[in-house]
Amino acid sequence: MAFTFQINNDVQFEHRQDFLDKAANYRPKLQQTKVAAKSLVTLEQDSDGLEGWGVKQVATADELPNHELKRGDQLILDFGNHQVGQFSMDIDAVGSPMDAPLFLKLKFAEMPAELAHKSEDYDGWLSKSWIQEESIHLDTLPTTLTLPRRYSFRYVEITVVDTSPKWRAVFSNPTVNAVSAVDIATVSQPKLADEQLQRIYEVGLKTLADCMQDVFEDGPKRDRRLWIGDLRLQALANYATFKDTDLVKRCLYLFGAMPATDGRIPANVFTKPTEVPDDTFLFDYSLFFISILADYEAFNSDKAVLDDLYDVAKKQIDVGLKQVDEDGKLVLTEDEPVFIDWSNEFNKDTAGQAIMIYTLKQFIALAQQVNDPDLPTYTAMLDKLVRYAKTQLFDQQRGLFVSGEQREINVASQVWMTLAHVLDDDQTKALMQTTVVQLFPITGIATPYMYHHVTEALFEAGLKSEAVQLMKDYWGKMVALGADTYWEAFDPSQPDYSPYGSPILNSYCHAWSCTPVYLINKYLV
Ligand code: RAM
Repeated sequence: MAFTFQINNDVQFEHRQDFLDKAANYRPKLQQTKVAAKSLVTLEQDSDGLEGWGVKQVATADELPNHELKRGDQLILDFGNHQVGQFSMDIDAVGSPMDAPLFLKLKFAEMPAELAHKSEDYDGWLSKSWIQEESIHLDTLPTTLTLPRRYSFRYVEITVVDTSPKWRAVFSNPTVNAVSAVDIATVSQPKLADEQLQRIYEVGLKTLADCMQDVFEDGPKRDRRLWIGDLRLQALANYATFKDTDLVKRCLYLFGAMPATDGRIPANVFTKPTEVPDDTFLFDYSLFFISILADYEAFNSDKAVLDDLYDVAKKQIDVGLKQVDEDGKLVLTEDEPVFIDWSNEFNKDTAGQAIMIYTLKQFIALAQQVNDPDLPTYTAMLDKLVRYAKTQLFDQQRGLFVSGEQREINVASQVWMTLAHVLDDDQTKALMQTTVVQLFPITGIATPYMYHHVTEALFEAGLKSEAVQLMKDYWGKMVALGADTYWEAFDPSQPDYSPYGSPILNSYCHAWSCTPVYLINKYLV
């Protein structure tokens, strides 16, 4: 079951104004910081960098005004770290009078490899409008150019398409007005003895901060909106770091305000120009509304929020449980696929069953808090789902869970069954030990989102050193390849992997990859 675009124009949505008002009350005031470019660089082949690309510093940014650019000239600014914000710079003309407009192209990149791809070559399934570039004509110089869009970048490639033979363009003061809902300086970071883990933590923290905007965005380059799957992990990472409960409440109320009329929470919502639910549904994402509420309550015991949103959570479990058959088997449909990971190379049925169990357990904890009289119905359903998993999906001989009609064995099934604690502690430890022996090194998993769950499953099973090793092999590998922030997709065996047909569309600061801050804080500090 693959996930691409869903178009569900016939789905009607609710619009609870009281919840939208609460979401508006928790809207953050974004912090703004002016950051100047650090240096001028050139794009260089670098076998250690992502896709074989890196940069070489050729001058400091102060030297920028010494460069006079004419037809076809190009330079690359390096801001020294990942930035999210509005870009501006001063531009002047030198030489004879300016007898023609300046025609400029600007391209913004989070990673050097993005600059090596030609935008014209992109032919993937997501819109090419996400490629961060502009073409601008300026009739009069000097001027200060301030671009209207917010960009997510470290590098800015400036190409002078043309001036005229009589004059040249000069640039100065390249600046970004960087924005975020939070300030990294306010977080007391753990002092880790292991330098590599310390760096893995720092990059995770920067990733989280740059994705915390008007909502918890999935990625400031793309899609720049609130997705449930990303929010769940961001909220956990946020409890370990910034502890910004208002932003979590804002996002919970946004989803709670706009379910479909059949109760299902959509996979993501837009907030501009106004609040709009997307007509996309993912089975696991709808259920994760429960997790986000349960995790929030575990962190903040907030009766008012629970009273408001309990019924929304209950609706998600009720809708999900309708897909459980008499034997306790979850039956997934093509209409509402389960996501798990971008990779479609493995069967996701058993991972889906485990997520049903995982979220039902969290729902039961909430139901106990509100003394829901229906509680026995849910505990009975839990028993049924767990019994099916243990008797039909767990292969005693192999010591692993199977998935789908072909009884496929894959990492995701073991991991989600571990996270759902379907087996007892000793059996869970044995399950993950067998997983490490038989299914590692991992293949065919494409996202930090799924790698997060693998790492957390190792920790939950008590395999601490294996978990740390995986964190180093995976997030540490991104750092080694030049990451300032972690990426949306990364398959170590094919570093140019993209779910979209070209890595030029990939987001290199993506919320669901920030979780080392949560994992390190929860299991290692
Ligand atoms: C991508 C988004 C988002 C993720 C979905 C499933 O389109 O970037 O982060 O949650 O996929």
